[in-house]
Amino acid sequence: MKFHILTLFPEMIEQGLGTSILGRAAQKGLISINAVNIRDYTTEKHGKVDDYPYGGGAGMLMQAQPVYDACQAVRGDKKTRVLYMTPQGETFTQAKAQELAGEEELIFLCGHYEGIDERVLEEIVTDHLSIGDYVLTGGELPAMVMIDAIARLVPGVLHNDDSSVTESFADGLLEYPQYSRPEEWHGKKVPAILLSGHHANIEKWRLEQAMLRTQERRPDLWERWQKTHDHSGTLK
Ligand code: 9D3
Repeated sequence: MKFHILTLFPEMIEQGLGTSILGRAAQKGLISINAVNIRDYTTEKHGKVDDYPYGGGAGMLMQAQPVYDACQAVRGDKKTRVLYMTPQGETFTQAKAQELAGEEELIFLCGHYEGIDERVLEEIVTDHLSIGDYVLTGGELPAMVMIDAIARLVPGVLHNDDSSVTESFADGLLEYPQYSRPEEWHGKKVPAILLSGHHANIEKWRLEQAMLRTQERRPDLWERWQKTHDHSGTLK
């Protein structure tokens, strides 16, 4: 799967996505990361890409021309989806990650300054996306978050035969607590049931723990889960 990122800070993307699991996936040819510097496409002789907003107001806007030309350079005449990273977008979710993982190629547009001239957004943007209701300094971190969430769904990037890749969040409960050696640490013992070898009881305990944890930490998810499952955890 190909990820193109249109940005004024391509090094940030390369640094953030070039290492660890996604770096290895790129080396294996399972994904590619193409960070494009919008400034390389300005026709302004001093490399300017921003200007004052008509009507006044704080700060500067990215101009239409370099954004459009950068997009055309990667898109050509393909109808690749263009995802605009904006606090005014729909909140990115696991369901959206799954939807986007079905595409061959995606273009992420990262704004800076106070935003981008509306006219170019009208022409190229297919999806307006946010990562949540808090204010960041630009769209680069949101693009990296979304690429990470999408790329791990590409077959082979993880051990994608494992259904846990797509499950857990999708099935609506938080995960149960986990323990490794030693059996006792700082005076805390591993729950005895996990050492019993009784797999049916262990599964029952894990479901109970997942339910308790969801009630305590994510009452919003708990409301939704209760409506779709009975007390044994079976789908209604
Ligand atoms: C002048 C009003 N500001 C909105 C509160 C303008 C503004 C602030 C911050 C415009 C852009 C930004 C930078 N943020 C992003 O580009 C961004 C973002 C975010 O800040 N939070 C969550 N998701 C995203 S996606 C892109």
